[in-house]
Amino acid sequence: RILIIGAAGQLGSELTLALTSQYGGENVIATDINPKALEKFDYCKTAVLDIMDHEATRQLVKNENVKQIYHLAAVLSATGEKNPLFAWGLNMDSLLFILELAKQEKLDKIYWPSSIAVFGPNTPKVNTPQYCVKEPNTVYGISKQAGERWCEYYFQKSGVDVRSLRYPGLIGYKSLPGGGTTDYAVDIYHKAIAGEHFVSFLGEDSFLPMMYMPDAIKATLDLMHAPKEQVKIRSSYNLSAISFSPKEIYESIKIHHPDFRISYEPDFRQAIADSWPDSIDDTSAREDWGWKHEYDLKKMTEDILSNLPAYLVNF
Ligand code: VAH
Repeated sequence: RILIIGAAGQLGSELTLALTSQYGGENVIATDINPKALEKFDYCKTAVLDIMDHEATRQLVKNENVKQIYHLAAVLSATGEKNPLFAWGLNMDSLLFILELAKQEKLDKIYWPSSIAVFGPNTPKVNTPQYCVKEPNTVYGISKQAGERWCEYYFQKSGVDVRSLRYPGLIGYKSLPGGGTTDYAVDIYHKAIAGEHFVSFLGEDSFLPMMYMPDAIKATLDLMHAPKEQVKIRSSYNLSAISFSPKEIYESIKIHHPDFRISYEPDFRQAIADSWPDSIDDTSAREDWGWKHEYDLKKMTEDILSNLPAYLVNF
């Protein structure tokens, strides 16, 4: 069976759907700390799980014959800055526990998301390479950088088949904006459809690497299905699709909503965005396991604007 930890989050909500259609609802267990958030998963098994409860997690893995874990629970960048020690504790303790559990229970595969947040202010900003200086200055970024080091360590020392991707900002319409610095790009679509004025918490020319959720799901499943010997990087793969600024995503929406208005009021999240790259070089992912993205900004905006209204009505 496949266990998804943090299934009700932005990535988990869509990855659970994809894994269920791939493996069947009987073989997927969606877990989250929030019981109410699990109600939408009426197509697979579910269980309330606090990843900080190691014994409960171990029991679930044993009782449900879990062989793969997608560990998605984490505190994101903006929220993490408001509660640094809690964010570090949850992000790091949970990963270390899962890696050790995978070693002890001889699990088949582990998936753990990293992020462009591992890069810092003195990382090359354009076409950021797979290997480069990484001095993240957010708790979230520090936890992702340390986590990558532990993933590679458990692979090299204990043969744990853990795989990871450095996601750019992920944009999807099936979950509400969360505590991410890139989540302005989720919220903007909701405001456009509601006919409201959008206030961007990042400046108009803040370019950031981004990706539409279907591409992120495809990359995750492509990586997890790749033969072991093709997964040459066991820290975490750079992954790239599109880069855009708040002005550019606004312009792509305005084509469909001519009356849509934006204004810019940068807040503390501007400094986080400024510490991250403008664009990413993901040659290694493309060469090692055939990654290529499908959605550009125009296609993403068309897809979200045509699906979000109905989605909001039904959920
Ligand atoms: C965040 N969405 O903003 C996440 C992501 C690259 C950004 O890690 O914290």
